Amino acid sequence: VVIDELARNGVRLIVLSPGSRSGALAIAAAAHPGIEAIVVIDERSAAFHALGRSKATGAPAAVVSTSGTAPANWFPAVVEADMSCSPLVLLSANRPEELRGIGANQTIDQTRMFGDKVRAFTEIAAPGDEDLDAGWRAGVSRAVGAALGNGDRPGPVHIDIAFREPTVPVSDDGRTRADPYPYPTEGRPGGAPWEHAPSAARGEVPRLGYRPRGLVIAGDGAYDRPGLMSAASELGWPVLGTALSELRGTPVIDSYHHLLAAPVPDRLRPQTVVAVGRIGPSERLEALFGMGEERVRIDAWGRHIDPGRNATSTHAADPVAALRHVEVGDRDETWAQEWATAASRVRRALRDDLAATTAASGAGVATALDVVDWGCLVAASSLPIREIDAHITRSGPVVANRGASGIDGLVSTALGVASALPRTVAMVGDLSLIHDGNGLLHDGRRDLVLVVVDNNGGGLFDSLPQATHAPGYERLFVTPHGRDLADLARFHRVGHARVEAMEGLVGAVEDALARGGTTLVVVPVDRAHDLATRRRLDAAAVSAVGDA
Ligand SMILES: Cc1ncc(C[n+]2csc(CCOP(=O)(O)OP(=O)(O)O)c2C)c(N)n1
Repeated sequence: VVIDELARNGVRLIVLSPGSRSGALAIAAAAHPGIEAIVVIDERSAAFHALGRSKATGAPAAVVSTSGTAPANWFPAVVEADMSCSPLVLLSANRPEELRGIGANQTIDQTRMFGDKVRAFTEIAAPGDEDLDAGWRAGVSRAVGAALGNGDRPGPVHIDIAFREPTVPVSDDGRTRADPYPYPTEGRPGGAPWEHAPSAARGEVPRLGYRPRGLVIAGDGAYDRPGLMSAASELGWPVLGTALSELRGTPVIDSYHHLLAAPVPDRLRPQTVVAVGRIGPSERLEALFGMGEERVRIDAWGRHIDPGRNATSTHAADPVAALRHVEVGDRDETWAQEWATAASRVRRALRDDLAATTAASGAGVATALDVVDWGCLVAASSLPIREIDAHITRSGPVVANRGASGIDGLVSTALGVASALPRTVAMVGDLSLIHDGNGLLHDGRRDLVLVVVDNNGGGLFDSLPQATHAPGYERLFVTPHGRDLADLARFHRVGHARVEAMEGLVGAVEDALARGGTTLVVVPVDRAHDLATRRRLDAAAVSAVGDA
């Protein structure tokens, strides 16, 4: 009943981890024709796998685990799902009430174990003598509704389900058989869900003032992208599109990260800046936001976003409706053109510089990926998301775990994305890869190319103050591991290619996509050269802006 009700509410992928108490859920999920059931051994990876699917489709995906520490391993993915507003359904099996708190094996208090990180917590009682079908179905249906937002933010929900033995038709001692459940279990006619989730409600449309020199910084979240572009264009305001806005390529300004390395000249200084959703990873966008006289934050999910604590107003509203609501005054026709010119000069300078360098760098990898015909790009936290944000000009789905910016769970997130979107390519740091190596322990087929920037540790720290001020910097922060990632590929029986020269990268990724299955394409990168490249690109952008 529980699994069927999940399917009726739009769940198509259930990620199972092994265990006895959850056995009935696993058997039912594997048998349900409307569900893909995949087994992932490590529960932390399992939850990220489901999260990747949810991020790729916007539909809820589910995980099932046994009792005890098993569901506790979901916590990192729950945090990310909460922060990134991704619908995720967590189904933990548990002992029935009478076996809790008395020292029964593998039994912990699972009640509200994810605290306020979940949108809803529901307990489903073990089947007993009374008819519980409606209660089970209503509980599941309402929980999925809450995961989808129910008029508010989407996010994770937790359903804890009690099972009395026997958990399969025969009990542990092999003797007892359970009586058949005597009540009807059909659910609503026509395969309908038990309850229909109310549609999302939006706040009132704010009335923003008009100034000719306005900028829109498009971040993550739920809004109509083409609608935002046309509304901004009506106002004569350029749109700066972050990687997670998926708005890239002319007329979108996508070279802002290096462009903003220069002091912003007067001709590019905004009067109004409207930030839509969360606008990372480039911290330079926050500085640009701070330059506006009017600084507006709008989030369709109503998240409170104001990291600089400098917004002149914040709104829980549809950003497109808000921009359409602005009464246009006298436009400054040179304004958008100034931004477009600076942005395209910077883009050309970045491309020219990288074309003249043969040594591998993160920027070079991202630039090569701009040429690959990917269906979805997954970006690991740390440098990969920053390089993708700086260098990708193709628009298309981009997924990253930027809700909480963990480097964990990335392999599994990408595998979950690949379960729904063809030609998924992920750009990953070596630590991110190793951290979630267990994600490769699954029994599904996933076509995924993981392009690994192998700089032997965390290269991001080279740009942080620790690099020059912390004793023991290399060991304590960079954590060079010296592992050969080909060994990881061999252990997990996935494909492997090593690309030393940048000009071979596009071909290697295209080949791996054509072959199918999962492949690690490892690009060794020297950390010092990588840092020097980022600085050189900043300098190239500064002179490109200055020359205009
Ligand atoms: C779960 C988690 N642990 C630790 C961190 C802190 N952290 C941020 S970046 C980073 C290094 C990542 O290294 P790698 O994945 O190789 O990427 P690179 O920095 O080289 O781009 C670490 C450990 C984090 N963000 N998330």
